[in-house]
Amino acid sequence: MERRKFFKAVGLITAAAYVSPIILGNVQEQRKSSDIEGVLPSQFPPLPFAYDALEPYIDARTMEIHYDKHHRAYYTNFMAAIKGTPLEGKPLSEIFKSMSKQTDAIRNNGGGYYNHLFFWKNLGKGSSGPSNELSEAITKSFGSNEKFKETFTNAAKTRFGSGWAWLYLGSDKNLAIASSPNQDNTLMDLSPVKGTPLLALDVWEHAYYLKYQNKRPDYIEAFWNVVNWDEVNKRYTQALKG
Ligand code: MN3
Repeated sequence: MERRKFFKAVGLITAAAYVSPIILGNVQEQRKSSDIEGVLPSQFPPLPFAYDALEPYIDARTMEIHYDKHHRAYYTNFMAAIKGTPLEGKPLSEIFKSMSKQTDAIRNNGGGYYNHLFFWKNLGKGSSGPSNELSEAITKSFGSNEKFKETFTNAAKTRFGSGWAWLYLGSDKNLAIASSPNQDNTLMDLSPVKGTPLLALDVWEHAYYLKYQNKRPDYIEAFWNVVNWDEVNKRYTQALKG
């Protein structure tokens, strides 16, 4: 949400004209910490773009079903699964840290809710590519941008059955690539690889089957046209600080 809309949304539009940059900074900080890893919204969050925004790489019908049926179901089922438990009201980041102790319903639906929210944000047209900072890190970790793409593509291609491919920042502050089964992610304590996710790709068949059928590699190739690098760059900068 852009700043102006945000102030409007919280009823601070008048006050906004008078706040100092320092206070504004604090508000921005609060927004960041209540971002997708933070407090769960009481309503299913909107898709940040139109269904047809990623055409022809990801078709409108797939986006509609993926968001409005699959993602919505993860959200609804997750909220139902934590209702009345000590997890209700806790930030997702905290729930993920104790995922090994939770039920399958919480693991699958909590992961499904978060992963899709993350995925939508890292999709979009028109971004220019990795920042200088991220490019340097990519070269350091993978040798070149081409090698990075190849490694990520392979992780996505070779994930057997349903799952996700991830670029993430490990605790050693190095970039790494992995895939996860089902709706697991690198924030969960039960994940064999852990770190802060920076870029995700959904390789469940529901993400591509209508347009690409069994041709997962074609879908993965198309994905590179709709990576929102602005978001990935932002996440990288934040993760380095975190
Ligand atoms: Mn999906």
